[in-house]
Amino acid sequence: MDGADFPAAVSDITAGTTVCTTCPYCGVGCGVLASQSDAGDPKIKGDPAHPANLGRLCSKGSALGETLSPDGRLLAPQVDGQSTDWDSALDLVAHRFKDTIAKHGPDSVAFYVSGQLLTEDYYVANKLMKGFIGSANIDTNSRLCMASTVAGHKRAFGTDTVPGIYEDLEQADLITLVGSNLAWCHPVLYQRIVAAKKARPSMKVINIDPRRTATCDIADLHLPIAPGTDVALFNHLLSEIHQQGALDSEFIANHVTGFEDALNAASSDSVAATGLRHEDITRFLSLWIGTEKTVTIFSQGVNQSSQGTDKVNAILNCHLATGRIGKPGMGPFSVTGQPNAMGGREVGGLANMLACHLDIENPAHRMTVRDFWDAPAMPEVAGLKAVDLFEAVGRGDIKALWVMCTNPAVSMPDADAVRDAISGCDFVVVSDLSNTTDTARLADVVLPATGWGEKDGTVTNSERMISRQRPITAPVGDSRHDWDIISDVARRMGWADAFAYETPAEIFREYAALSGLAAGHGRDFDISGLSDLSDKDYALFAPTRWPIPTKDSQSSRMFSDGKFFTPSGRANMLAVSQSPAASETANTFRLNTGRIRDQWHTMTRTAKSPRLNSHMGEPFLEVHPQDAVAIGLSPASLARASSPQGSAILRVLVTDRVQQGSVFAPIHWTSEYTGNGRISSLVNNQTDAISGQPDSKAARVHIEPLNPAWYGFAISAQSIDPDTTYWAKARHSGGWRTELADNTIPDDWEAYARSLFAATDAEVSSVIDPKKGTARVALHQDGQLVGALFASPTPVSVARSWVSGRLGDADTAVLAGFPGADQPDPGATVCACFNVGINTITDAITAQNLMTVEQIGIALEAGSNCGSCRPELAAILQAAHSKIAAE
Ligand SMILES: Nc1nc2c(c(=O)[nH]1)N[C@H]1C(S)=C(S)[C@@H](COP(=O)(O)OP(=O)(O)OC[C@H]3O[C@@H](n4cnc5c(=O)[nH]c(N)nc54)[C@H](O)[C@@H]3O)O[C@H]1N2
Ligand SMILES: Nc1nc2c(c(=O)[nH]1)N[C@H]1C(S)=C(S)[C@@H](COP(=O)(O)OP(=O)(O)OC[C@H]3O[C@@H](n4cnc5c(=O)[nH]c(N)nc54)[C@H](O)[C@@H]3O)O[C@H]1N2
Ligand code: SF4
Ligand SMILES: [Mo]
Repeated sequence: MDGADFPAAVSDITAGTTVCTTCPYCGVGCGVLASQSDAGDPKIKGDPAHPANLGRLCSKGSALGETLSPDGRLLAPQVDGQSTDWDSALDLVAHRFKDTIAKHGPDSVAFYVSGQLLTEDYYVANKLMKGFIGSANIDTNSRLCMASTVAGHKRAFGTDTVPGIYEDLEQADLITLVGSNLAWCHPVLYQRIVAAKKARPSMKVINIDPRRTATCDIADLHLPIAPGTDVALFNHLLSEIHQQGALDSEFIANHVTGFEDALNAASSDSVAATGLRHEDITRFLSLWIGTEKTVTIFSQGVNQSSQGTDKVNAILNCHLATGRIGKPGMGPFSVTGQPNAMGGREVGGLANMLACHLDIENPAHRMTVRDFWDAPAMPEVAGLKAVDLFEAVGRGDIKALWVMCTNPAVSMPDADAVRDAISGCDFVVVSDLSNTTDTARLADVVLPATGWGEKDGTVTNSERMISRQRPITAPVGDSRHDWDIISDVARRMGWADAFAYETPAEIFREYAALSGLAAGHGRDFDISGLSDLSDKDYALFAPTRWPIPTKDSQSSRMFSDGKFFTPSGRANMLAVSQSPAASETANTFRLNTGRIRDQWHTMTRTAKSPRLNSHMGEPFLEVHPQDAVAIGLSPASLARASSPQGSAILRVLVTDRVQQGSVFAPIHWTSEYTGNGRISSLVNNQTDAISGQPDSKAARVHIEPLNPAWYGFAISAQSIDPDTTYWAKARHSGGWRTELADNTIPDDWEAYARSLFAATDAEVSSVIDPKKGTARVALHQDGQLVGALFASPTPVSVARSWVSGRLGDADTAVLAGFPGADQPDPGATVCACFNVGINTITDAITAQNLMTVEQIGIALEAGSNCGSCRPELAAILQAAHSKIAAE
């Protein structure tokens, strides 16, 4: 978009202005246009001019306007749970950090930061810890996310760089997805592939995932690989590339080292470990080997593994052996998770890196950074990686900890131990949007940071595109930008000159200048062309892919000249071998964990949006039908999953999408939204030896039915805090829905409901059947329905969407649990953008004889905006037509 179309510094979107900014969720990094509706509400649209999305947005991006409310935000700093002013809070933080360092040395303190910080925030945090405090104890949640790819890239390319660009996904003739649920986790990239495949049906897609995910919808071939065996598969591919004469010998001779060793290691591995059918393997080999233009996309099924780095290199080996890298439509493509996962890697946010792709353990690199920062103290060795860092916190070795923009009490493996470690730490500071996150609750000091829509700075997406996040509203309450908070603490610690920043533009210019010095060391991350960007140019900065050695450069693919960033200039192929399967404890299942379409991580923002909660409203466990029978689990019942580390109670979803012996659970639920469902408390802290990344997809868990005495479903105008064995709550438009279960049957359901809804004076109506053990209770206040509870010895069957819509009703129709014949029940939401339920869709398919997903879109709008629900629509269509055919 032409820079003139947005104001340079916007404090509030006012009618008629449009702000160009970037989505704060996944690493696709979509451009967003924010403006104001006539009613004064934020209006969010995809930016047609942003190269990442060309106008598209997914369900989460489209719902950004619903997450901006000040509701739930922390408005002022808090010390020991009491609100205070910034001076008192920051003096305390500076004093405690200085004092701890003076008494116990710089390594007794740590920062744990996040790939959701903006580059400017990240740069300042890293500078403070590594250059001034003099410790490398700053690690980031990217350790849980991208560390194996960082390590794999560095081993192969000598630099942590994604070679490809998004256009490669459209130009490829074959896309192989490995451990990536792109349809749900990078929906706009997925939609770009869907569109490309539609335009060019010869394009093929292979999906390698133990689970049959929504991404399989466009797959010509799904390989349900035995979990953890990707190295064996790609080693087999490499040896077949060789056997079938598909090597690019010239590329190998001129640009690669390590080929022989890699091939030998690959050839001695057996593909049997993958458990795949012979014909599937043959088809995979013939497609991959036979298709020159091939992109291999990989994500957490690769990274989050005790063999994650080897998995990455096994994939890179195949691309190097065929010379399929740095060319249009070809290359390995790590899709990044967080909006600024890449920016964080570039500023050296990981404990083993320095800024601008420089290495902490390289004396020349260190010297350059030290001189540039005029740094009083620089660490010479890598700091503690996330898992080790929290273990050190637990041991008391880290005595002051500052957590910024991440929620480790939920997202770290062995989350209960991490929670206990944080709570036992002498001094904990948390910078967050709210003070009610599981981590913020444990802090001595909570600092209110500005969030998306208020923040101002840059992020880098998966294809190295640097884009601006621009403010669309003024900071909520007294909240301050992360870079500003960190700089202020640094100044109070005595480093006023080095942290005298007043604007993010100043920080960016300094960072860009440092990258020029890094380039002098032969590093590829060079944005020095931006080191004298004026404030106005920074305000107007349009998405630009690095390297940016001169002001106007717009880079494309990396490594297209066959030159890499190793000392020899050649890429390394690595000898890697499939590690033997871990021994399985009897009666346990392998716990795979991951994401759902409409929630973002620990739900602190997405759970504020009613429509995002309506897709999947509670934590669940996918169990294979045969396993469900063996354990004694029926659909929609509750199960307790436990491991030596912890336990969780989850809704049972019986499905053959998961393999026998494996179960899957989402990562999102926290103590804010469920009684006992933080899934990472079950995950042990086994890590990849090279990258330090936890294996979040392979815990062994025991599963048993919960068999509660009663199940419940409640709607309420206000959020409720049940004291039951199981509860999970979700906001919906106009109120809350809560699922419940408990072991004790109340003597008096009406009294129970009054206390549950904290409405002692409410008017109560009920239908109670003691014989069946069912109860339905409705509470009215001032003539309006404020709460309703449905209880039953089996999972409650009511029309949840219809029931939820009854809040505020004057009558007691809700007690029926189902709508009358004249009132349709939309059913569970499938399309979050237009709020279309499954029953509405099925009815329309039957009534209007809809045959395609497009026709559903025309009839109901469903699936016609972000497209994330199109795989589900296809499945509903298929089910409806099979039913019609059977009738
Ligand atoms: N909706 C939504 N989107 C998101 C996020 C979110 O929270 N919500 N988070 C963002 C972030 S930070 C990240 S990192 C990305 C993650 O994006 P993805 O990596 O796509 O997401 P996951 O669901 O963690 O895992 C991907 C798949 O790996 C599979 N898998 C498990 N074990 C193996 C294995 O051994 N081999 C193979 N081949 N596959 C395996 C799982 O079954 C799962 O389907 O998503 C980003 N996008
Ligand atoms: N079992 C299991 N565990 C996992 C994973 C998995 O697949 N399985 N995935 C891992 C991965 S890939 C990731 S990326 C992590 C994500 O895990 P986390 O980083 O812990 O999750 P988020 O909910 O994104 O946490 C971000 C926090 O920052 C706050 N916040 C938002 N914006 C701002 C801001 O601008 N400034 C500040 N200061 N705070 C802000 C939010 O309110 C929220 O509390 O989880 C990891 N954990
Ligand atoms: S794909 Fe969705 S979540 Fe990811 S950046 Fe784009 S709009 Fe945001
Ligand atoms: Mo991530």
